[in-house]
Order: sequence, then C-alpha cells, then structure tokens
Amino acid sequence: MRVLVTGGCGFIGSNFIRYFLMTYPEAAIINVDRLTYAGNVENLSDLSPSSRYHFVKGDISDSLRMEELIQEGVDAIVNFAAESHVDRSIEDPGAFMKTNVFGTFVLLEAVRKIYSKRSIRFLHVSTDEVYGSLGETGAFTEETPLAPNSPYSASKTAADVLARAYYRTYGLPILVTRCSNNYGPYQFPEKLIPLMISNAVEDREVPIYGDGMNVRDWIYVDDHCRGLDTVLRYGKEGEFYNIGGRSERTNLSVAKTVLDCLGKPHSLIRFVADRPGHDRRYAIDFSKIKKELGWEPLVSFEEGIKRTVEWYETHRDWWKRIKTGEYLTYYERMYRNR
Ligand code: NAD
Ligand code: TDX
Repeated sequence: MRVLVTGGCGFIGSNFIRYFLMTYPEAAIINVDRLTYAGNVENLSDLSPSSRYHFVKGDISDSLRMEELIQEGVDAIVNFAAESHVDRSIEDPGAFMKTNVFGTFVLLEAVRKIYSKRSIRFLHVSTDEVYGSLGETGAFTEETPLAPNSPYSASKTAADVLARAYYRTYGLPILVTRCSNNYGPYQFPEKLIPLMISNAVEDREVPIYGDGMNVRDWIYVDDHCRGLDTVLRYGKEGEFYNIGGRSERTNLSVAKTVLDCLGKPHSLIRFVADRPGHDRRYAIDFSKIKKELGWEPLVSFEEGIKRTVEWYETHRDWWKRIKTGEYLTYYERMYRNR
C-alpha cells in the first residue's frame, strides 16, 4: 500500500507514519508537509529516506503539486495537514481558512480527477470540535448537529462537510474521522499537556484558562493512529466515525495529574484569562466505530500520562529546541514560508 500522508511532520501525522511503517512492512509513505512552525523534520529524524519513506516539502493548497503527487500513484491519502491551534485561530484566522478549507478542497479536486480511473481512498482527519460545546450531560454522536465555535473549528467543519459533499455529489471515496483531544510524544508545546509538562519541569507556572472546569476527552495518540488505520482499511466510504479516549477530565484535574506525576507542587497552577468562545465540555460516543469496526481505545489516561511525562522528561532537547526556536535550523528556514 502506498499512502500519501499530508502534514506528517506534525504531532499526530509523525506518530501515524511511524505506526504505519512499523505495522506494515510492505507499506510505503510519501509525506507532504509545508513545514509551518508546527512542522518539525526532527519528529521523523529516525526514518531515513528509502523506498518506504519519502518526504516532500509542499503545500496542500498547491493544486499542481498535489495533482502531480496523487497522479504518481497512491492507494490512499490521509489528510492531517492543518493549522491546529485554537488560540492561534483567534489571533489570525486567515491561515486556517487557506490550509484547512482551501487545502482540503484542493486535495478533493485532485482526487476527483483520478478516482474513476483507479482505486483510491481519501481519509480526512477531522475533530470533535465540529460539534461545538456540550452541557453537563450527553456525548457527541455522528448525528449531533455541527456547531463550531472557533475559527479553527469552523474551518475544520467546512473541510469536513466539503468531504461529505464530494461523496454525495461525485461519489468520491471519502472517509472522515472526528477525534477528541490527543496527547503523547512529539506534541508541540503550545497545546495544554506538553505546555504544562515542559513548564513544570522547569518550575515555571502552568496557565489554566478561566475556572479550569472545561472538560476534554483525552486520547493517547497511539490509540488515535490505530483508529485511523482501522477506518482507512475497513471503514465504509462516505461514513463519519467518532474516535474517543473514554477519558473525560477537567483541565484542572489534568494539571494536577501532570504535576503529581512530575512530583511538582500544585502551587505552580496559575489561573489566567479565559479563551474567548471557550467550549465548555466535549465527550465522545464512539459506539459506531466500536460496533462496526471493532476499535476501542486501549491506553488509560493514567498510563498515557505516565508515558507522556516520561517521554518529555527524556526528550528535553526536543522541546527546548522548540521553545528557543532552535528547531528552525538553517535548512528548514530556507524552505519555510512563515
Ligand atoms: P500539528 O499542528 O501538530 O501538525 C500539523 C502539520 O501540518 C504540521 O506538520 C504542518 O507543517 C503541516 N501543515 C500545515 N499547513 C500545511 C499546508 N498548507 N500544507 C502541508 N502541510 C501543512 O497538528 P496535529 O495536532 O498533529 O493535528 C493533525 C490533524 O489532526 C489536524 O487536521 C487536526 O485538526 C486534527 N486533529 C487534532 C487533534 C489534536 O488533539 N491534536 C484532535 C482531533 C483532530
Ligand atoms: O495554556 C492553556 N491553558 C488552558 O487552560 C492552553 C494552551 C489550553 N488550556 C485549555 C483550553 C482547552 O479547554 O486546555 C484545553 C485544551 O486546550 P488545547 O490543548 O489548546 O486543545 P483544544 O483547544 O481542546 O483543541 C485540541 O483538541 C482538538 C487540538 O488543539 C485541536 O487541534 C483538536 O482538533
């Protein structure tokens, strides 16, 4: 199987590539990534270029380049490429529209040009944030109306429904997954868990927005990668699948767990101004993928946090190079657009 992965130098994409190449010795991956601030070639530095792994510096909104890559002959596309941080979308939504909406449109169009001539599957990696915010009870199912609240989630919703429209209108072989909050190795330290770990290791404060009672459902990244692989192989075209971690926690409780794991005092927690439009609670009903495809998460939150804290403690150079900006080496700067 030859798979085109977009955004493979980011957090989930790099974990997915490693997982996929290890799981399938016959598989080959082409990784196309624009290398924005979130794309880090060091995330895959253990993989050398070979017949099984090839990196291409490219932008998913570049239609000629995407057509060329897709027409070279791939069996599947897994679209991770995105601007992914909610706070950045509040500051500067433009890049989110360009990559998340227009970029996905470009990929769908490139697939539209060839899908009748050969077999291909397009897996679009969406998010639970498309559903908006829950009250005290209930969980998102695939039937929950879409109600995004941030520019990030609105852009992801646009891409998600574009994929749906291409299935309904043209019969494009699309699959969409909507997953909850991931955590694990190689997550950029602007996101809650790696930010907390890397700050606390250096005895710096851990910022918590608002009252800290916002709830997220946390999933260890390996479980998400296995879920994506399951959908890619066995999912029904045109279908949407929720993927969840069975681990709902308030942000405050996550902060305390991380600090306990590191042996640091809770006094490092600092309550700061809330995020505008901050979604209160997410919870995922993943019974569809469990019932139809046999997938469920395997890593408990306690185990996943232990593994994650250990990884960040033993990979200080990785996140320190990000925090100081050193990871933007000369080579990468040459190829980077922003
Ligand atoms: P990330 O920000 O760590 O990585 C995104 C990657 O996409 C980076 O390598 C970046 O360089 C690349 N990229 C950005 N714009 C591009 C473009 N125009 N062309 C090519 N590459 C481009 O993100 P992540 O956390 O790994 O998320 C991956 C995907 O999963 C995203 O689509 C995100 O919406 C989705 N998702 C993330 C989570 C989560 O908790 N992190 C949960 C559900 C869904
Ligand atoms: O410093 C912080 N303090 C804080 O309290 C940060 C960065 C976040 N938070 C809160 C906001 C959220 O309630 O923690 C929660 C998690 O925040 P993020 O890590 O920014 O994730 P979130 O906004 O929930 O979105 C994530 O999950 C869904 C990913 O970034 C998205 O890409 C994914 O689609």
